[in-house]
Amino acid sequence: MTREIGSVIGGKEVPNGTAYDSINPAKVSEVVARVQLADAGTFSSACRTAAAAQKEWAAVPAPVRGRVIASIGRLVEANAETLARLVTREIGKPYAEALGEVREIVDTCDFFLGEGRRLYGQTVPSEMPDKNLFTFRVPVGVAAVITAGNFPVAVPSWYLVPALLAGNAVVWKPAEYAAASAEALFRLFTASGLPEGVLNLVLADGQATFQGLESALDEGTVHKVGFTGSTEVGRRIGELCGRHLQSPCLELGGKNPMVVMPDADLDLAVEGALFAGFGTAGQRCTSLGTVIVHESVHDDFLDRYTRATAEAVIGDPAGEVLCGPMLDHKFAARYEEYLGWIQPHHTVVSGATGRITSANARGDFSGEGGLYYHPVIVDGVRPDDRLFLEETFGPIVGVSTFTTLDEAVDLANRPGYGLSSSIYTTDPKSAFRFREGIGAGMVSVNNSTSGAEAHLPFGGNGKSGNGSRQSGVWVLDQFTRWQAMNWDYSGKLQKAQMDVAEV
Ligand code: UN1
Repeated sequence: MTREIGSVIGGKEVPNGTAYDSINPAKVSEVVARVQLADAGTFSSACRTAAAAQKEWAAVPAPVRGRVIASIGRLVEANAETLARLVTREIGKPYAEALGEVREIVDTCDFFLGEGRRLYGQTVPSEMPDKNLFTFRVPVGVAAVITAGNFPVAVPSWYLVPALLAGNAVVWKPAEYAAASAEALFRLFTASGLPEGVLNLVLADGQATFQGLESALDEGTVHKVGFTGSTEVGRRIGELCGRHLQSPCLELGGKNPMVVMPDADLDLAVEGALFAGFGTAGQRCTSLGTVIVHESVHDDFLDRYTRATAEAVIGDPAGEVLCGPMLDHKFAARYEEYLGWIQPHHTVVSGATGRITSANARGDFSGEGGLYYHPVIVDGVRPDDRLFLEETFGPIVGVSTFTTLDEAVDLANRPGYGLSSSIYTTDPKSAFRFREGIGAGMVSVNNSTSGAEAHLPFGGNGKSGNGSRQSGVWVLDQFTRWQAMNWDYSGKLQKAQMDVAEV
């Protein structure tokens, strides 16, 4: 069934726009949704609508806003399978992962519903008598949330849930190729009792979004931008926000390393490398980029990893598979370019590269007509290679070797991203030294680079982001500002720094 969808602003559907088809990447001839993409003016008008609705929403007591979040969580849970099936159909994410993604929304709601009763401020001692100091968290105003389509529902919820809980209004612009999943989530959010205009959905392409966002920033109707996507677009968002003296909440790319120490449980490391490298067809921002393996276990690790990869099931994401198709044509085309980074000094140990067809598939292949690619393991990757330094967003993993832990840490930091990282070792000293040296925002020990839990601070440094964090209690710092209050009941003007009480 093909859905017809468009933007929804202030509770009203905006039917007109430029037609765009969101397709099923497992069967590209199938249109999942006919989407009306809005223009820049529609984006900025959504921001005005949000700004008009925000004050009333902020006046709703935070515990009551928390109850709305609770109701969103219940609605998502009740519709989990339908939503997960739609995610699978629209972006080709294996169903078990899609269901896990929906679970992540429920986890986020579970976490923040109670935050409505906390949202703590502080009382702070004054340097003068008869005077009290306080801090309050206040909402920023309107958040423009622009999200990628590889996590079309969970990652948006990391922004939407805390932003709404904290009393902000939101304009959400999801990725076009995941518009149907986004719209379905949007409907569940708005069915929970959110007043009209507090959450708005704008379906638009990148250019219209940039123009609309720029006007909204000029008009003063956007006060925080949350963005998940590429480093390149993140830089542009950062520049735009910087010109308006704003600092966005950015979650960008990654080139996530996995270090395998000589004392590692190699089977466990292989399992982690398989899931992080080829789960979601390598299209998580936390996907594995390079395995940095100790030279003494290189051959053994690689042999096991290659065998496990050969046995991995690739195909229809509705079934039990490790690896489904690429998200969309655009991602498949870009990934083909990245495959061109394989050099003569590299060894492709996993066999074929490129698109899977019946002619080159292993065993029975039921994925004809889908954007399926061979999982690729490239050995002999050197620290100056593009394959070592840049994100590839697809099912390709590089392998390099090291001799000392210090060298492994240097190699792991070298690409200049800093999202996720992992080390496999049985020695706590190595694990903690790695944690101290790594520049990434997230470190796993004996676990894969992907699969962070939703109540820890998620986010990156360097080319992976500006240090902002997208989840857990820490994200509230993105969607609230601290307000300081002092109350002097001495009945006279006590001057700070000048009338300090003496002992
Ligand atoms: C992303 O790819 O943008 O840690 C987010 C993970 C998931 C989130 C990934 N929980 O892999």
